[in-house]
Amino acid sequence: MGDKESGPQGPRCIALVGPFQSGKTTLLEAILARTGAIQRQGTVDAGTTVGDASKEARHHKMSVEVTVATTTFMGDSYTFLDCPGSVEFAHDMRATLPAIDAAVVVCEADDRKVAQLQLILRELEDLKIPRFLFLNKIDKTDKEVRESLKLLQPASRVPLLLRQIPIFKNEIITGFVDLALERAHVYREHAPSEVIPLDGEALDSQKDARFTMLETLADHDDELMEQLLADIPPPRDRVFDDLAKELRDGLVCPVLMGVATRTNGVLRLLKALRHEAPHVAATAKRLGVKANNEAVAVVLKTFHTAHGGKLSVARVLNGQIGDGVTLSSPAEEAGRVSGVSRLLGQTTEKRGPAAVGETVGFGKLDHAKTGDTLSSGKQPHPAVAVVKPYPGVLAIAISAKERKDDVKLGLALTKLLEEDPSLTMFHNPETHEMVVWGQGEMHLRVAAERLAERFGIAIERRRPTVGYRETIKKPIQQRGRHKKQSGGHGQFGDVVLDIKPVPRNSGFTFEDKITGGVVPRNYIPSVEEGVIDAMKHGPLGFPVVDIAVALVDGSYHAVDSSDMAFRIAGRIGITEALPQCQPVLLEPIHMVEIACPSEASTKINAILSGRRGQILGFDTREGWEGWDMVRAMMPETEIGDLIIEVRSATAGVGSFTFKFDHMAELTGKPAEQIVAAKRAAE
Ligand SMILES: Nc1nc2c(ncn2[C@@H]2O[C@H](COP(=O)(O)OP(=O)(O)OP(=O)(O)O)[C@@H](O)[C@H]2O)c(=O)[nH]1
Ligand SMILES: [Mg+2]
Repeated sequence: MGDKESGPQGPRCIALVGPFQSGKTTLLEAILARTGAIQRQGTVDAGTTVGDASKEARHHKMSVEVTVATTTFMGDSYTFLDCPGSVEFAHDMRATLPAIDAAVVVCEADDRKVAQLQLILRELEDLKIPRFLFLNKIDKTDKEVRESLKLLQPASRVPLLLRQIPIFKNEIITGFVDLALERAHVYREHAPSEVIPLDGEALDSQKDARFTMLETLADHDDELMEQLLADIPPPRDRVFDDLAKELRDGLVCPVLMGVATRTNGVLRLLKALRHEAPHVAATAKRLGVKANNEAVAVVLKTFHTAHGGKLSVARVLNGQIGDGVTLSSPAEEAGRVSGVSRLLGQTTEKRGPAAVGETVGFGKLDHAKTGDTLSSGKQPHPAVAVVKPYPGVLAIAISAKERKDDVKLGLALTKLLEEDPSLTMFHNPETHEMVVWGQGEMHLRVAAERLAERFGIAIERRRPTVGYRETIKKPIQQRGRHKKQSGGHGQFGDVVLDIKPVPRNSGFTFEDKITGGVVPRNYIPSVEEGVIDAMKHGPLGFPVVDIAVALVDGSYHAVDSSDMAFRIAGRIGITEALPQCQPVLLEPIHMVEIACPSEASTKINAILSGRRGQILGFDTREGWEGWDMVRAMMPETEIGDLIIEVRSATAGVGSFTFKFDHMAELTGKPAEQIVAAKRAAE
């Protein structure tokens, strides 16, 4: 595929992904230093990296959004997307994936991170994105490389193909042998490694490991298999061609290694990307981009910068896009490009039009959203990929500390949600709460910090109010009488109500059973209004549901009766009746589906039972070997922070969805506590 050693190869877009804290940001820093985009390699611990430059990232010493950085290597432009590893920020990673040429999956030989590695690899496998594993932190590992591979292999559906083996000196890793090139290198700190003679023990282990590599390649290349069986050394070019082809076809996942903090293994990784990663043409083909005259780009991230306004980071998959070009998504016109920039983390630099394959920031595309397929033609190009955010699992109710910031808060939230579609917001009309749903504690905390830092709004956070209701267990007949004589016009309304409980989820009915006009027809709607009014706040303090009310009798006064008087009479009737009807609290119950690795199922069951969950059963998760789906009915209040326990029981990979199912009675101490808390709050 035109992979000549020399000459430009065209712009690439590569995502750095991998489990939490595996060294992605450090690797990006090493790549930028090695390729001369930055003068000196910063560190995550000192808060000096290009990747984690935002206040929130520095504060938490972890990536909280994708960082985009373009550099040049051997005459070609490379844009690296340093993705957060935390599952709570996974949407930022997921949104970048469709348009990349290849992913570098940075990982460690750490059994606690294998489950998360598997999730990420699955995502790449499903999208058919070629991927390298970069085994990082090999300065720290006490494992043999073969042992490390054995540990990681279950995370990948295709064979992990070891491309390098380490060289040890006094139990310290000093370099590596490249199995394809059959060359030994010693590492030098922050400098390219040096080639050394390959002999002695290193040569022996090289032979073994190389043979294993070739055997794996030969599974998809009969001729190579024959050569191996006949003990004929295969030509080097053939090996390289196979490596590139099998990577691109997703048949193997090559494994390179290094120490990001010391820039070790970085050059080898860059060269592998240069020779083996697909080009934009292949990526466009994978996505079904129609190559005609129009320009096509995919938005992989949206930023609202403090000074520069909205910036849509997009990869150009066809044509070229410069200033003044009008772009549209299938849904609407996105806007006219105003400013094309090259990105290096938070630094942006204005530049000319972006060519096919480049990943740049476009200014002022007011209606472009992350994930949009934008095009310049008359007919918008169909969406090449759709990345749906996971539904939220944890919520907070937020409000501005000061009333004057209310409007500002609304605007800031809109921007925040545009930057991060895995946050959602809704307004609870009953409680007037602004509820923000996110992917976990840290996700929501960072959102709050951004509101404070970037938008200068002090906010208050609370647990969202649970939608308790109440109902009654006993019927009653009750008179409601309103009579007031205050000089001049008096007020008179008098009703008799039959009130009875109805089956759960039947709601509320009002029936007019007046005979003989004892309550004139025109006042009856007012009686109903009064009843509804009173039901908003039952004797326990919550809205009343599942009751039937019938107006059976009453009386009126020719002069003093009015709509208002009957409304008050209706209200009095209910307010006096309900406390005598054995009121009972109702709590919302949701149907929860938890996805978890099978070995965690027992723990999950225990968590659910501990939270008053009623387990309905569990099945194997369809299409997910080694995973289960546990289903349970759970009270809403117990779902509040369920995700925290689920993650801790599943090495971070468990997740759930939930849906309101029904209201259920809650009695005893828990109910008393809720009622007391409500009284105290009023
Ligand atoms: N010993 C050693 N430590 C490393 C290496 N690479 C990274 N680290 C350390 O590992 C920690 C995490 O590094 P990051 O680069 O922030 O990892 P990350 O994958 O970007 O983390 P998230 O984005 O939060 O998932 C930091 O303390 C780094 O200094 C390495 O090769 N060797
Ligand atoms: Mg990071």
